[in-house]
Amino acid sequence: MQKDTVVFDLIRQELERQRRGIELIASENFASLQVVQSMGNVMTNKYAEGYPGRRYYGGCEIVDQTEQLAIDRIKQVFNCDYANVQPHSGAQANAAVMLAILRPGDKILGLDLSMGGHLTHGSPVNFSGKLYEAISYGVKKENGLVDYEMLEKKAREEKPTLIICGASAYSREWDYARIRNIADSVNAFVLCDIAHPAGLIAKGLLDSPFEHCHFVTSTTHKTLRGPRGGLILMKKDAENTFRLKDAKGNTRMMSNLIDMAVFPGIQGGPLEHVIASKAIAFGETLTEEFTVYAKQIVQNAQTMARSFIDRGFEIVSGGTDNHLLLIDLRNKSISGKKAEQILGKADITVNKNMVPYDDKSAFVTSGIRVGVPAVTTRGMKEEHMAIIVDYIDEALRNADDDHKLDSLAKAVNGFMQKFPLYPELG
Ligand code: DSN
Repeated sequence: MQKDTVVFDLIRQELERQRRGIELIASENFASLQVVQSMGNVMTNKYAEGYPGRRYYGGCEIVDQTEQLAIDRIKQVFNCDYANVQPHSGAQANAAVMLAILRPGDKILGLDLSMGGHLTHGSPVNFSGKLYEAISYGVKKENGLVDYEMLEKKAREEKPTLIICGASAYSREWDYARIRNIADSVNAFVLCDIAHPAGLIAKGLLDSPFEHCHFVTSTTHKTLRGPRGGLILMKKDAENTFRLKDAKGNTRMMSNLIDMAVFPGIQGGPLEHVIASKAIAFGETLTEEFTVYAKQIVQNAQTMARSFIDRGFEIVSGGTDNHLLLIDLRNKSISGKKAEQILGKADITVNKNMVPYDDKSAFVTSGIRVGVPAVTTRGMKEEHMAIIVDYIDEALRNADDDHKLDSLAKAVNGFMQKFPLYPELG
């Protein structure tokens, strides 16, 4: 077969784009070269519907081993008792948990998308808001923190079957014990989506949800720095305490219901090549090197928050406990959409993001979300955060000066050369 130079050239261009710019999208990261390269492996050729030791296809004895390794390693990472590593994404992981425990029309209560929540936590444009009756809680206007009183009030009024915590654009710690108490008072399950802070929770830098939440879902490619994918985790108590009946009235273990919800519920053949790569990434998470990395993320994010505040930017909630900041640009008279475009011209990548109680649409927004996992992987430390904030400040102050933005891009490109990305690729 002839080499497809068109596509390989685009892949090369993407590598160069990743190398030259400052990557601040909070949900992105640079997986290690062994994680990236292991995704392009021959296990993509294998069908393995089912689970290790119980498949619907022959020839699974090798992929059984990689999948089991991935399961064992991620259980060790989070000190939990059950893992399903097959979800293709975080959205699939959430869909599977909901399929396992809800019936269409059941009520779910999650953080509103415009307040930092995720599409799969009940947005009307997502399956979660179409199949289930979604109710939302928010954050407090005065301080940007989760409004637990509102959560409790809505839970008592609506009696949801599932309460979802975790977020995509929330920079603060969660009170999992409080959420579990509320859930217990209305007999609801709790799903915690740790897609964003998983790598920090893995290293004990943020509270662990496992003691309080029945289900924990995650992506594997954000702070966890693995291949693109999802996973579902549980502590044993969730398996033992809650026994549900299946369609035939048989009592099933929760773990069994979750397994069946992933396959055959919402997915067919698992991506065993990606699961092999997940196993490698989870092995990396267990290292001391990853501990140092995770600590640096938090230090960088907090230093960056202070630098933004020093330059007159408003941070929702006033700072961060994790890897991201939500910046409210209303005092800078620029929309999130415009800021994203301007920063793009300077080779700085962020995403526009609604801020709590935003008066602009999701397409325009009043804010940007900024995260440090990727630049921390590039080797940046506290002293580099002020430099990045200076670039951002200068770009936004020269929003209509393309010449200035062009020279800023050159400065950014020069700066990034100090932090090589995949040098082995030449
Ligand atoms: N799209 C991801 C994010 O950027 O947070 C969440 O799925």
